[in-house]
Amino acid sequence: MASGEGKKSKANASGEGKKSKANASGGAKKKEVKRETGLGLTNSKDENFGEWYSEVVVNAELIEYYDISGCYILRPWAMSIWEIMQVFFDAEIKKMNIQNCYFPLFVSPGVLQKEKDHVEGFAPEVAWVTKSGESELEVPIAIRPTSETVMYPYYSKWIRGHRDLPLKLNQWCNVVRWEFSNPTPFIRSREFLWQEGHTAFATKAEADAEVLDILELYRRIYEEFLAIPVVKGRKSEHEKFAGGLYTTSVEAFIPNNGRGIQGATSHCLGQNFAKMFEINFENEKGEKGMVWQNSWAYSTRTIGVMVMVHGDDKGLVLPPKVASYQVIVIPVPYKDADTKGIFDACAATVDTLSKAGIRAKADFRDNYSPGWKYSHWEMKGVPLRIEIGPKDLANSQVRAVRRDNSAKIDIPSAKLVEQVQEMLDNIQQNLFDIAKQKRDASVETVRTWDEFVGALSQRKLILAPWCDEEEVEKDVKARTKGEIGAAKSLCSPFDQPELPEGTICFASGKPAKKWTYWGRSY
Ligand code: 87F
Repeated sequence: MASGEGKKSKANASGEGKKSKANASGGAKKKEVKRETGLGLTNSKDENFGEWYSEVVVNAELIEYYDISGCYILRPWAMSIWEIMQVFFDAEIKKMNIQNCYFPLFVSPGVLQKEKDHVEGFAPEVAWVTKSGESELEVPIAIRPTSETVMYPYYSKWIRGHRDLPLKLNQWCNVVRWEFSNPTPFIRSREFLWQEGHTAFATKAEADAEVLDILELYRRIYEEFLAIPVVKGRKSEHEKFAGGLYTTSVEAFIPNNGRGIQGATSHCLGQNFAKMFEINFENEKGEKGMVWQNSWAYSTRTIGVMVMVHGDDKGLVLPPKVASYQVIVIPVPYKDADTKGIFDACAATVDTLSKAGIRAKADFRDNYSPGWKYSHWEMKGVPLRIEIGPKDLANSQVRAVRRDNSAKIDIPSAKLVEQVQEMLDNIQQNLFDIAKQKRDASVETVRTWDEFVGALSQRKLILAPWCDEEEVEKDVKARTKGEIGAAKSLCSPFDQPELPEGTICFASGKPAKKWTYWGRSY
């Protein structure tokens, strides 16, 4: 590798590339790498997962490291994935009569600290603005880490009677949490993009139902779009959002390092915030009541989970449903071939696919060889490559090559749309199936502490019968503390296996109340 670039991709295991170290020059060193030689990954997914990940996100042009640790530039290739999920989710919540809004980025200190349970524990992560120019602000201003305290004073103002309910708002925005443990692009960054939904109802039943409706949308984002299997379930008392009543989540799993990862959360807040912020209403009978609230979010973390689950040693692997280019068309002209004919066939192929609603693009750049382009688009994870050379032109066909399994087939031009669509559907399904096989193969059901410790050391996703006591969970954490992090409960799946009478808790020996997933997690 030529200067500059090579260093950057040798990121350390914490996921923090060299480039991210503060760099007085602004971190925007010019790339000098020779494109022809700088394409491959130097780390393999199986041997060096953390470094592989840091390298993929940069080489696939999802991320550029920035000169502030924990902050990353989301390049168009990442943003387009985010936007595709956003289009889906935004339409779905609108069907549920949830409306978009936008509240300010800044939070006044009084309001931020109003809800003690809520901010307690999170306080060190709140970033503050203390100056404007050279002068100290009279009152420092916090930057939103989440918007409960920003929004709920206005819920109190806007909600008067039962006719003002339900109030269902969502905002697409950025939030800042000044994390101190090893930042990782998409997965743990100090600023990230998300949607946060905040709803208020007259009854608990309505709130309960919405919690699950939203959780189902999160499952669909992971399973139908990102081709990642998730478990839907409920968080333990210890792991739930402390300000709320109960927390549900979708949990994904990264087989390569055996870590669970919370994919998205949907909380029922109960009436805690209503009490604090005096969000009251008068019902039909003229009686006073407090609203029931929910909040829910998914973030750009989704993209990181996708990279980790599907990527390989050639780079990113994009599920077709989130790929901004589902098909990349590459002309393969030989010296004496009919170059114009080949280029026209490529343009016609893109045109036909685009008209059929398939996201296709031709790479006509004349300063790169076809071989270089193959590697480039493989690195960027485009699901299907179409090559058109002299032989294809003569036979009125195109050659299609799958990113997920390298399978090649010749498609007669007359059947282009039909067969490309079929291949894309197939790739989407295959990615999900393989991810599910790997996830399922990592699940281990245990019944005793010894089995638990054994499974943990083998990086398993552990399903164990549990007494559901907070003290016991704290004890599990304490007893598994080590260099690579303690085990914690991930969720109790809604889909519970049978729990025969007399089953005991793996950690306390007391009667078990439920099956719960455990593991190390992000
Ligand atoms: C960091 C600093 C201050 C998480 C924080 O999950 C406050 C917080 O409240 C904080 N980190 N949280 C919990 C966020 C809860 C909730 N907010 C709305 C969600 C979904 C969207």
